[in-house]
Amino acid sequence: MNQSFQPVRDLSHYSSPIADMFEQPKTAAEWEKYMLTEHQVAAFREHGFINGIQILTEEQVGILNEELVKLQSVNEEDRKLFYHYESNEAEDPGKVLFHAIGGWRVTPGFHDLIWSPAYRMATYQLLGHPFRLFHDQLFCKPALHGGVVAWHQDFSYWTFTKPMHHLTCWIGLDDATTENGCLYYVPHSHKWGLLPITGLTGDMTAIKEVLTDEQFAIFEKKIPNELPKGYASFHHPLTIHGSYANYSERPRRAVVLNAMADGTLGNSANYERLDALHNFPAMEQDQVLDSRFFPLLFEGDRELGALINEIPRIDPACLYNVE
Ligand SMILES: O=C(O)CCC(=O)C(=O)O
Ligand SMILES: [Fe+2]
Repeated sequence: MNQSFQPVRDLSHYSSPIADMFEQPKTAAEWEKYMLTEHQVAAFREHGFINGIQILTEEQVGILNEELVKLQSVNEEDRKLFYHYESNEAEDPGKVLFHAIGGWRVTPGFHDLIWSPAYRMATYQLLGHPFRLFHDQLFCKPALHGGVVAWHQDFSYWTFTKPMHHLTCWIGLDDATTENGCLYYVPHSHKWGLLPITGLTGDMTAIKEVLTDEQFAIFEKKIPNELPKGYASFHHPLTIHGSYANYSERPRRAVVLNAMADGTLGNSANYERLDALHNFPAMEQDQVLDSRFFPLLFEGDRELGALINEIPRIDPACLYNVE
């Protein structure tokens, strides 16, 4: 970054990258190397997730982990920029789970991460539509006593927006394995419809209350999402996922990017958990979420030109709640 560059405190004022952490494609042809294959797109449609996609180099992971140290000990002022911030959200008193939403507003690396070309290309293909940032999240488990993230569907927490046309990208900031509490997915669960909230950081299996016996049996076929650091998985907003405790000697840190189709509306009029939203940006009922807090990340036709007709992508009508 230019030495004289003095960013304003709230980085949401910058609706494009502020540094050069990611080299951006300049032509349609340069986007091609980030393109998911037909096979990957089909696997997402079928299973509700895909993984093994590199988003960050080791060096970039290093930059983000340095910034993460700062984010985990922010001052009062910066803390106000987060939509949600819990140094320890674990319900088990012997465990720790750092969970924060909004880090992209606070440090340049997390800000620029949302413009990672590998992230943007894959998200465009899996949403099948131009999209905006909904928000980012940090889920960090320390070594030895890292807490769980209970089985859940992301969209059960997001019904204050509509329609359901969202996508989650989970990016490891450590090598994630079953030993240090990697994420798990339940394949095909994105076809089970929307389930109610059953808690995020307490009883791992609370979701059992709202599943049929047959569905619960399918949990036995859950898949560990083991990934080297810098690599990502993508999941549908209804795919059930969760992660167990970390008893290992390594931390398990991750950054999550949540995208929504451009044109997504606010839907909080009848939302029952308004308290949880008090620090979120304004989202008026039936109004397009297009303020600076929801930057437009990829338009597709503008960047891809004629390539747009060749890239494999999801038909939104078959996986999301859109006409
Ligand atoms: O990192 C975790 O264990 C939970 C992540 C999660 O819930 C998500 O990516 O939606
Ligand atoms: Fe989640």
